[in-house]
Amino acid sequence: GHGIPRSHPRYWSLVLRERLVEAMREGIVVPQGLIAHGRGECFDYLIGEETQWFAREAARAAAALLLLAEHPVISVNGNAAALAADELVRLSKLLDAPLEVNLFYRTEERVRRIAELLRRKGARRVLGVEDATARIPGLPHPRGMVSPEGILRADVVLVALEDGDRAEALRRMGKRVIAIDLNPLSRTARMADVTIVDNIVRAVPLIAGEIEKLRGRPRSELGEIVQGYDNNRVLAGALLHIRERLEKLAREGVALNPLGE
Ligand code: PTJ
Repeated sequence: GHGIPRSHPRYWSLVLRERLVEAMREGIVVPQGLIAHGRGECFDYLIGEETQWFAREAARAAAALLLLAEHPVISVNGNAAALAADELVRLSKLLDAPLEVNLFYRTEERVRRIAELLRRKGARRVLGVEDATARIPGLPHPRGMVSPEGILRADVVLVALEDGDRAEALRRMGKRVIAIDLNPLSRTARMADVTIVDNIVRAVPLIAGEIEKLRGRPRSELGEIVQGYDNNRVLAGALLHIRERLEKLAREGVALNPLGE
């Protein structure tokens, strides 16, 4: 156990930190992943640590895109595995889509550990381990190594906490990119076709829920959801939400204000 008292006002935030630190000790998360999470936490604080309308709207479009996809692939890195392995495995089963371990700081040892974790959680198909023999054009080796059965031939790729350069390279390959990223200003967030500005621990179940709602709907209706979706509007919504929330707090008094209530 992590020994964090449930009564602590920042209990969940501390639990996620412990999970990441533990996963770093196990060789699943890189030290840089802790820094990346800190940046994410800051944006989570600003949006109110709750799923907002812009994330719901993006998750619905993401679900429609994933259901329409011929070869959807869920990309998994160290942070994603540490924070949301169960949820990612569940999503991959719902979609019958493979998980692919795809790392920014790639080592074969860490790839194997992450794949093992996913399999332990019940994953059926984990790509990117022995089969990462293809390359994403324009990305340096080993950053661009992907599976020919997975990301290389995917038409829709779900990425979480992704580096902007790699998101851009996927777009250049003609893929539709769905990003989970708490920072609406990140290059990944701005580059993706659909950006879910929410914490990965909330975003993955959110997408799964939307898939359950939309599954069985005619393709034409799913197509309309995708057509009607505007990522620029959603990102603007996230920025305006932060601004309005801060303005309200500033007006009503920040000191000892129960944030978000
Ligand atoms: O495991 P690897 O080798 O693939 O490396 C993973 C990291 C995360 C270290 C690597 O992809 C990286 O450096 O990512 P960046 O460029 O720091 O981008 C991470 C983005 O995710 C930032 O925009 C953060 O705001 C965002 N983020 C961090 N924590 C969360 C998050 N988004 C959603 N949920 C989080 N918990």
